[in-house]
Amino acid sequence: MTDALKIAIVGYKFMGKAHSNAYHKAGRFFELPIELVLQTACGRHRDGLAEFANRWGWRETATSWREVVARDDIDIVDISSPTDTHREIAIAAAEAGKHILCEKPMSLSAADALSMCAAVKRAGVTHAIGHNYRRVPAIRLAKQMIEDGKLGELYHWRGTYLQDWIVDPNFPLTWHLQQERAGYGPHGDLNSHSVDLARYLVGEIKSVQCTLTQFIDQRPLPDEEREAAFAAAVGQGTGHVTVDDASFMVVEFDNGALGSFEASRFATGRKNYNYFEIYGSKGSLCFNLERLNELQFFSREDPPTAQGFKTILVTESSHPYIANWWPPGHSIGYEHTFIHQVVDFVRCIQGATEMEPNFFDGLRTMEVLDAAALSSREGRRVDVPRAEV
Ligand code: SOE
Repeated sequence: MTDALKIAIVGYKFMGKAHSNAYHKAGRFFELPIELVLQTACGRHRDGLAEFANRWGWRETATSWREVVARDDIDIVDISSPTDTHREIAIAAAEAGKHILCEKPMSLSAADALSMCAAVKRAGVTHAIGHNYRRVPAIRLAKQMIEDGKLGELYHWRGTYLQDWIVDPNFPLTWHLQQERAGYGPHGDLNSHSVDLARYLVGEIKSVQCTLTQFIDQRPLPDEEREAAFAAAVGQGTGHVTVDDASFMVVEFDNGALGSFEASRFATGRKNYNYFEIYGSKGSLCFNLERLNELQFFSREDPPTAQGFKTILVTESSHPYIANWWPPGHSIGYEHTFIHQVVDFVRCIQGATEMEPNFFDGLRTMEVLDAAALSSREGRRVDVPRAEV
């Protein structure tokens, strides 16, 4: 066994930064059995890439991910590029025997996700999907409480994931708003997180009814140079938005629970409002990412006179991941979720145990999203298929 894992990252924007920070911090705050080497940063635009690599301590840069993924000295391929690139990179990386951490949403469609699953299964590599919110300590605690029976039988999932960053009609037509590059709008970007959490905490989703909608169908073309080629292809001035702007779903879970999901980029004033409630026969839980150190808990087992939602401050060393951070009450933040993700991913690689959420989880999520989109197009409830890998 080697004493270092060399990483190649594809993509260097928001997630490139979150992941790079996590690779640096993981072995400092947690006991990792192996050193992580930030070896190669890949991207299409030399200047931005060089600046990113310098700032975040990547040893070298490359503009061809294909060459990098095929190299013998790379152990981990981190896919932090736009969604339309995930399938090709993941399959090539799996075929080259690399462990893979792929950002969400996993792919443009469940069909693509299935081919990615087949590739990692054949290769026997460790694979992960970047649903980092599973690694918020308060959400891990929620999982433990549900498994310990504190909520009893589960009746409801009520999830909302609301943002407002494209409310301005002059916000440009970036790749996130193009179906061929992003797959979906908030239905994929945000609901993929919520569906992953609902599967994690409540269980598998068996049927879905959904309405996807669009509020603004034309937007100014982006003027950044990096988007120039794309702009030239679609014409001058403005272009069509080809993804949803909001998605509302109602689902039935295998265990009989009923769930609702709201995802929107038009919830004016909401920045990253990832909020959910779970109601059960014995108790309930509420979580809000904007207050991520807290978990709200109501228990019917409390004496009637003392019943009410209470706030658990999830900063005790007995809480998941917290023992490696600060003393009680010293909060953690968004970036810590990515650090926890790296720690668990590397431990899975070393221990050859299965990472969660992995590509098979990503496939299940994509199946729910695709079934929901079909439901919206056809105006009917749709059963969610479960492909065998
Ligand atoms: C933008 O909508 C975004 O950055 C998502 O892509 C992330 O997954 C989410 O965590 C925050 O919002």
